[in-house]
Amino acid sequence: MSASMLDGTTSLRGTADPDRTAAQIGAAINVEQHPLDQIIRAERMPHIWCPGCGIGVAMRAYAQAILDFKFPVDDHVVVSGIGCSGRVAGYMNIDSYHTTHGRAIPFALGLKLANPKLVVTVFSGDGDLVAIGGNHLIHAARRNVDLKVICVNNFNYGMTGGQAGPTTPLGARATTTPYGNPELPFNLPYLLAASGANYVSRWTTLHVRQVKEDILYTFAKPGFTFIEVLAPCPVGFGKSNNIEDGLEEMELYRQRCVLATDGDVRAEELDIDLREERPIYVGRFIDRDRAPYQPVVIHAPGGAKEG
Ligand SMILES: Cc1ncc(C[n+]2csc(CCOP(=O)(O)OP(=O)(O)O)c2C)c(N)n1
Ligand code: SF4
Ligand SMILES: [Mg+2]
Repeated sequence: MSASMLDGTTSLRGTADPDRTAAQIGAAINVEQHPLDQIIRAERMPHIWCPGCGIGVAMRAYAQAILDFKFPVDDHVVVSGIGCSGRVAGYMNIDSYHTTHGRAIPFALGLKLANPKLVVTVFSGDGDLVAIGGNHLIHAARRNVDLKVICVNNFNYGMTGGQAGPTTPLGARATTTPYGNPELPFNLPYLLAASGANYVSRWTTLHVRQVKEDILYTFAKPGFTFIEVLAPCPVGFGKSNNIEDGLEEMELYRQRCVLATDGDVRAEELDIDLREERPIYVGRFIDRDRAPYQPVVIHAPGGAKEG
C-alpha cells in the first residue's frame, strides 16, 4: 500500500466516482458502529478462532436473533462449556457463563429454575455437550427443561487437537483414529428426539438465515429445544480428512444438503458420513408441545415444605 493510499489522497479506481478520495468515501461510511456492537464484546477481539472455522457464523446468527427477538437483551443469558465453541460465552455482551467442561446444561438448568423469566441459551460444541456432558444433555431433554441449546458439531474436539469424539463419522480420521474411526457416531437429531426434546433441527454454517430464524423460533418455543449446526473445523477434522479449507467444507454442504420436509425423512436416517456421496439431511425434524419441566412443591405431613 502506498503512502498516498494511507493518507487517503489516492483516487479509488473502479468506483462509481473515480475522483472521490478514500478519505471522502470513509467519511460517507460510519465505521464507528457495527450493527452487532451492542451484543458482542469488541474489546475481546480478535477472537481465537482459526481462519475458515464455522463457529463465528453460528454465533453471529445467535447475536442477530437476540437483537431481533421481542425480549430485552438483558433477559438473555448464554452458558457455554469448554472448547472452541464454548468461547462464545466470553464474546457475547450479555450475561454469560463459561462453565467447566460438560457442565453447561446443569448450570443453565439452575439458572432457569432460579429465574424462569430468563431466556437461557446453551451454546457449546459436540464434545462438550455430547461426550463429557452427554448425560446432562439427555436428561435435560427427557425432562423437557426450558433451555435453548445450540450445538456446533464440527465432528471432533477442535480445541484440544482434533481428537475423535462421539459425532466423528464412522471411518473418518482424527488425530486419535489415524486409520479411521471404528465407532458408530451419535445421530444427534435422533438422540434428542428419542430423549424427549420439544424441538430438534439441523442446519449447517451455510444456512445462515435458517439458523437465525430457527434460534428466533426456539426463543419463543417452551421446553427443551436443540439446534445442531454442522460447522467446518479445517485445522482439526478437516486436516485429517483432506478438507483443509473451510470453504471447501461449505461447498460440500452446498452439494450434499437436502432439505427434509415434515416427516419425509425418519430420524433414524439422519446419519452423517462426510466421506460418502450421500445426502446430509437438514431441516426441522421435531416440533411438538410436551409440557415443559416445572419444579413441584410437595407439602409434607406436618406443614413442612419440600421443593
Ligand atoms: C474435565 C476436562 N476434561 C477434558 C478437558 C479438555 N478439553 C477441553 S475442550 C475439549 C473438547 C471440546 O470439544 P468440542 O466441545 O467439540 O469443542 P470444539 O473445540 O470442537 O468447538 C476437551 C476434551 C477439559 N478442559 N476438562
Ligand atoms: S481448532 Fe477447529 S473449532 Fe477450534 S477454532 Fe480452529 S477451526 Fe475452529
Ligand atoms: Mg467439536
